[in-house]
Amino acid sequence: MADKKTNLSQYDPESMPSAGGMRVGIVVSDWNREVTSALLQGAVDALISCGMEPGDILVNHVPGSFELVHGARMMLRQGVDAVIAIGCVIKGDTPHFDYICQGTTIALSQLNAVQDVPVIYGLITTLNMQQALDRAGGKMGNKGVECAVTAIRMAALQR
Ligand code: DLZ
Repeated sequence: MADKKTNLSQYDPESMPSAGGMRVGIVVSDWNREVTSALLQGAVDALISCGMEPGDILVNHVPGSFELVHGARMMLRQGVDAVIAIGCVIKGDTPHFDYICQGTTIALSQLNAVQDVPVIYGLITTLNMQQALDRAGGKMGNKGVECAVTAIRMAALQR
């Protein structure tokens, strides 16, 4: 499994359940698109590497991270085995960052707790753009890959 201290997205393919026959929904925020598109690509690539058919990966875009929860709820109605919520919030000069991070995190957490389908947390919350890029295919790996691995493992557990 992943060495969390060095790279968020290292995983052992041999230890993964096959994703063949699974359907995963990905909700991705367009805010900080440079980061979120790299996270999305990482997630899609990892799902396919684990055996998922490209046609079984549903992607919905939402304007910002605050919309991820509603997007995830809509995705849950599509009959998927897991939902991945991808977003990137970068700290600015006002407390806005804290409200978006906290509101989105709590709501996604509540959704995950009450639904039968796992909701995977792919929200990056960083102090600056470099920290975000480091986690979107940079030196800290790709959080999208980590989310894909988690989604497959949780969906397999559910089955
Ligand atoms: C308004 C806002 C700000 C300031 N920063 C971010 C951000 O860093 N990342 C992000 O995903 N979204 C941001 N947003 C937009 C909010 O998430 C949301 O889309 C709007 O407040 C409209 O509900």
